[in-house]
Amino acid sequence: MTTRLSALQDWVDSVAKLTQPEDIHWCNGSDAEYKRLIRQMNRSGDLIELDAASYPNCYLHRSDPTDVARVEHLTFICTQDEEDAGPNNHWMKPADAHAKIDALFEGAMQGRTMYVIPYCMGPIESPYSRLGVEITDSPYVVANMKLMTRMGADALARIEREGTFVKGLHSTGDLDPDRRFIMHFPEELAIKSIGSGYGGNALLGKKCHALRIASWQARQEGWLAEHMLIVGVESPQGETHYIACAFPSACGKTNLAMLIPPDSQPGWKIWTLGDDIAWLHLDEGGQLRAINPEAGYFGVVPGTNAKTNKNAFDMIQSDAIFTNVGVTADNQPWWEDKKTGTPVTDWKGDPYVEGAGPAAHPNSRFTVSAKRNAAYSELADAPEGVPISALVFGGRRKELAPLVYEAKDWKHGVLVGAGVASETTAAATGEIGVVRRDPMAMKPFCGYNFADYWAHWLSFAERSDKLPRVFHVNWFRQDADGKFLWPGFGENLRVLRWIIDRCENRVGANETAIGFLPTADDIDTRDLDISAETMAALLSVDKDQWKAEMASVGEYLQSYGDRLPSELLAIQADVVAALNVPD
Ligand code: OXD
Ligand code: MN
Repeated sequence: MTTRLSALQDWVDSVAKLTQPEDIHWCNGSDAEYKRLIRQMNRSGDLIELDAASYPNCYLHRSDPTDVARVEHLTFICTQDEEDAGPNNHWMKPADAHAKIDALFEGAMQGRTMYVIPYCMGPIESPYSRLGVEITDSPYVVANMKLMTRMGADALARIEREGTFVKGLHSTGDLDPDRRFIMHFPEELAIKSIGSGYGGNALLGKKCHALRIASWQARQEGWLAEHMLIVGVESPQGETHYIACAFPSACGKTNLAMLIPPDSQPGWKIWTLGDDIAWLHLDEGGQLRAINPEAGYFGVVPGTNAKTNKNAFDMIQSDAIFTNVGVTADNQPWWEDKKTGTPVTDWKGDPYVEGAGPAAHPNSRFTVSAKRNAAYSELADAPEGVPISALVFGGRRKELAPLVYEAKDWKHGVLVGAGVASETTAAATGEIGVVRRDPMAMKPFCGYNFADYWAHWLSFAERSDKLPRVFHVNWFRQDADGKFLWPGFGENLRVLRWIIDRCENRVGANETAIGFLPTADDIDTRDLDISAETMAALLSVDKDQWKAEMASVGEYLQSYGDRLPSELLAIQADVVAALNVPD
């Protein structure tokens, strides 16, 4: 296979000249091609087949131990003007970035096959979808792209029809962390990534394209590319609301997207549309609609069990790729909190020694097609996407943020999103558990200056009077002994129900300085072992803490200087003033 699109053929030729692969394979996306690659990686040792009786078609990949997470300090947005990338990104001048990374690509694919992967982010027929081509020398990347995206012949046909596509060049290089870079060139719709095989650095359709480049395109074209799950919540009466939620990496998006209603909530159903990324467009009637650009999940494995996320637990029982988990004596994958089995080998392939570190890496992952999920919504393939009733922001905060509150209006919701802060997790290299600002959960993913991004968000208020309501949740509030106050997981449906009732004007709220909060009675706590005091703590607003928080949000916003929309600061000042009104 080659292509009749000269822009694509010329680019592939020039990459081959630079990287000097042994051969070139154009991926058609067929199941036979996937099986062939799996067999080949099995032979080469890139993949280890897991027990075929209990985990049919499941494989384990062990990455280089220095290559287990996203590398934010090596990720760059390369725009002509540094201000366009903003203080939220590492920046390099495009010419310098190309020179630096092209030198590393020189001859990088010698002795290897170069794979050309045409892909479509979003349903093939959707006007909201966007196209890309990833060139890589990693068969592991090809197999993961097959599970995560709509890739192959159909995508190529649309690319040839439309002529526009994001160019993504990837090589695992020599995996030397000193020769590892993830560069984005939004003005050229291009990505270059070398030295890592880890998902977020190497599966270029995901974070690099669907968030960093797409957020740039979205601003130009009037839509939003967000780090959000999309979930459908169906009531016993058959009414379904779609909600999109932005939480930072490894803060439970996959679990919420696949929530199993507890027995105390009979008749409720959950439908998963996506677990990581949402592209949001206003339709002609001003309704915000969402598509999930992805077609599979690249989820965090540890903690997944039949209680925390039965749908995920079941769906990774076959046809999945595991990366960096442990293995049991009978060759089953094993991870912390799996609740069954005992590991004998750890994620590095060494004998597992209890107490000497985890068996599975804390950021070990599963890759699986979205269709394997029992709660999969067929509407994930709908070209027109789904109408969004509510947007929800959240973070991992021990204190301060109540269980749930609603923003006063869209523009205040932008401030709520801009103020998101969360403890860092193992999804990125660096210190874990430190609270940092992660606006809209997009800190590592916004491909341009946050100040311009917030202005873009604010502009939606002028474009539609039917925008969804905006909320903030915090499942992670703890007491003084470090015990979680809220049970989380399936019980989070109780909070989603309040959110839906608010959207339908079926329930009142306490108006506070930070927004609208439920009264303790408004959240259904039937059959839940939770005291009135705990509920009161979960729904409290500590004014002194909030004054300090809003001052810190104000300082953070001001660090964006002149480009910051003054309207956002005015909204922050209104909240400060409301907090200063005596009770
Ligand atoms: C992810 C991440 O893998 O956010 O989704 O790091
Ligand atoms: Mn993510």
